[in-house]
Amino acid sequence: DGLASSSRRSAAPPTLTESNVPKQPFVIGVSGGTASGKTTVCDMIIQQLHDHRVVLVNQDSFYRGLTAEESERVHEYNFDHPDAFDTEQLLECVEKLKCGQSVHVPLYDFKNHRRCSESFRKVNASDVIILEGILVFHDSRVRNLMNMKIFVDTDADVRLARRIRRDTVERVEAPIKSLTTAKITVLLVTLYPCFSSKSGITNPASIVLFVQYAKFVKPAFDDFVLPSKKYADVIIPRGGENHVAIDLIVQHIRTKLGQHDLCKIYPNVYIIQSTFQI
Ligand code: UZR
Ligand code: MG
Repeated sequence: DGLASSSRRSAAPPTLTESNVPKQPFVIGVSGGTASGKTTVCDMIIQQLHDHRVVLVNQDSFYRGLTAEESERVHEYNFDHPDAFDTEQLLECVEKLKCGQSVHVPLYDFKNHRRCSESFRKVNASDVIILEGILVFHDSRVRNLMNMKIFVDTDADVRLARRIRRDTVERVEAPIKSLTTAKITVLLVTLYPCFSSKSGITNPASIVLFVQYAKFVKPAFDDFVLPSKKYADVIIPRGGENHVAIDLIVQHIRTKLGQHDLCKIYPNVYIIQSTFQI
């Protein structure tokens, strides 16, 4: 086969190597209901990919700031609806990152429900970009930028219990910290079939939390988050506790990081090049 291969060699196009091919980052979407363990899953993936440059972009950063009127009636504001996010800006950011450009991600102030107008977080181009949030699979344009879509699937009762703990014990001010596990259990029982003013819940912050959950968080999960599960490539039951699933995902990412740059950008050239390497 000497003649054939030497004539093939003389027609060889300039060789594309890892170093002269523009790299395209591997984009991973991580979705799932509130308090499903998305952040934990992302942290575990990032930890295991410590030898690669990985950046995490949270959909939360793209919450629109509330207007003065909306702020006054914040308890009527639906933070779980797709319209609560500036999806155009999110799309622009991920598109830029995918092209290898650095971006400025806005900073959102959860306490005041406002954009920190002056400050941004600079995110540099990387090997892997993880986009995390309850509704990252909602918009098809954002979805189409993803090379891999992961849905963290945790039971609703576990998520609610965690959300209560997070909003009361971890995230909120001192007075609400008095909520004990026993009280949380009572609150959980009273939530179903639905919240009632006769439930005996006296802490105003708890009432806000439960009304918000029943009025916005759960309906939006049913209407928008759960239907987007069908777009996932991988569904992780039990979230961050599922070490086997995380290991498998990381293995897949590692495999793809070794291949996808050439395949994605110059599919034909990649095939020719592998012929010449025989
Ligand atoms: P995760 N959220 C707030 O509580 N305050 C805000 O200013 C903006 C968002 C909540 C939002 C949603 N719902 O359920 C949750 N409310 O953040 C999503 N009410 O974040 O996926 O980490 O649970
Ligand atoms: Mg989160």
